[in-house]
Amino acid sequence: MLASEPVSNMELSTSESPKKLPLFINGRFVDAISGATFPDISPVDGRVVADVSEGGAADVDRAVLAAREALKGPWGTMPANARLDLVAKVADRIMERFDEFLQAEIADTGKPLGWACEVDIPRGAANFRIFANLIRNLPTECFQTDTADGEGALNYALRSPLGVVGVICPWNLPLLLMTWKVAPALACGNAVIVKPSEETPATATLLAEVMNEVGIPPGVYNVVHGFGPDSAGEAITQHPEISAITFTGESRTGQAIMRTAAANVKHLSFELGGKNPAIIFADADFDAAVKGTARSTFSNCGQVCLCSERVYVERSIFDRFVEALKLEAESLRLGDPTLPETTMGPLISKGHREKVLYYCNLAREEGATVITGGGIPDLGPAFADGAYIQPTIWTGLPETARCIREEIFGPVCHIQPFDTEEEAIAMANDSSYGLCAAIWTTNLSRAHRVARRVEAGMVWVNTWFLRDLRTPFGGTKLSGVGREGGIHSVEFYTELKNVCVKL
Ligand code: NAD
Ligand code: 6OD
Repeated sequence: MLASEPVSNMELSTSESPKKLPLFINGRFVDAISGATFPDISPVDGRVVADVSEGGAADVDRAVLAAREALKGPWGTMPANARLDLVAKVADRIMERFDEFLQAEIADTGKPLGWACEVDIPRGAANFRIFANLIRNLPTECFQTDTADGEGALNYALRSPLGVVGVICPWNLPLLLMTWKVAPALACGNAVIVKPSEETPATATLLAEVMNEVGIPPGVYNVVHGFGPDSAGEAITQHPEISAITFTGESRTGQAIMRTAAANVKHLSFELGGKNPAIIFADADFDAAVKGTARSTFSNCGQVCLCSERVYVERSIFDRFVEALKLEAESLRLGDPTLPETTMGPLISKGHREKVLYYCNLAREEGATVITGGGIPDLGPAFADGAYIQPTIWTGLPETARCIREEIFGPVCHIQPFDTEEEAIAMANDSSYGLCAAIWTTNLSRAHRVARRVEAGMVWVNTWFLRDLRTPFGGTKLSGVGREGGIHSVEFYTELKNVCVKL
């Protein structure tokens, strides 16, 4: 289908009545075969913002069929440059519809306007732009090989798409993380079946409109809303004609997906949980370290997989640092995410708040001193049905405490003193996770030394979440399998075939 052909339109009104969020299969907005729907609830005030079509295995079948047709037809046969022009146009169109993406993301997540404007929506566009450029300029691997007859041989490696890729996403950075997978998958010539989080279905559906507008052929981008087990998510992981699963979410879910996907030996890319350390040395720029750690702990209400939940501070500055971070936490402005002055929104749901509050109680039982927070803020009747929580800081826990070892995924951190570099590294590495670390120091040698020894896929020095989309992104241990970003994404979304030509 071309961009000019009619598509059935979904409702994306901003009125008080809930929107309808259908599935998107073969370029059309359709209801789930079962007719089932589920509510999409705002974590700001508990309002139902959308009725979402609940897809299942039969809908995944339809989507896979459409994807395979697209790969046989218009998408699979399209010249690479034409394909990449379309991918780049997706970026432009997201920027043109910036405000709609912004509203949809804020309605689903309650994240503050400032963060969504700076991070989520521009990154949604940037993901398409960078992968269109990268693949347009990708060199072909080539070797000249000596042979006994002296004529030699030429080897070159052809890249082809994997086919149909299942994209299973979390709720914390919905557009950013979904497009971080969809963009390279499409740029490499694959077709995708996206399963957004049940908590945040809106921007994946809005992106479907964009796909039609720019002329991405039907069947290339499909969205099947639903849940995980016994629902759309599991159906994607089970489907024999889906070649690969790219998943971001909890480590435990990754384990379940790995088990299911084993039956068809699918390619897997996993970005999973974290329990990330921040290490602050006494020689650090104190104010920058405090501000940076406040950012790495409380951004997006602590719901970024890269957030620091374990903060290690050199003993000579420990008390001063705790006091300064407390002031930062207490200066956060909780409330209406659409107001520019709001710096912290709610957690994603009341269910998730129950989990974070469970850890707040557990921390007390485990012997924590609560420096600030630990409960539900009183923001008045407008937000009484929301999922707000106070930014929280603890000290005094033993390193064996569950609150130190388990991912909480809220605006919480524990601050622990250390005496030596060696001790800080040992504590940072004493974790079953290994996603990222932040190091704050002005000693250049120490920065490199510690960065090398910390067991993590990514280390930031004197900053946090500063991204260059060409760099490898991912974690070690329970934090993931493989790397995304730049050529690493291309490696995942393509199959390599070596051709050896005897000269
Ligand atoms: P989650 O694992 O609960 O859900 C993620 C997605 O998986 C959802 O779409 C869900 O419906 C689906 N799902 C659940 N069970 C499934 C199953 N058995 N089969 C197939 N699909 C299934 O994660 P979440 O709560 O949405 O997100 C928070 C988690 O994600 C945190 O642990 C966080 O650290 C992690 N995360 C990691 C990164 C990273 O880059 N490493 C980024 C963002 C979030
Ligand atoms: O910036 C990125 O590319 C990325 N994948 C961020 C993940 C954040 C986790 O919540």
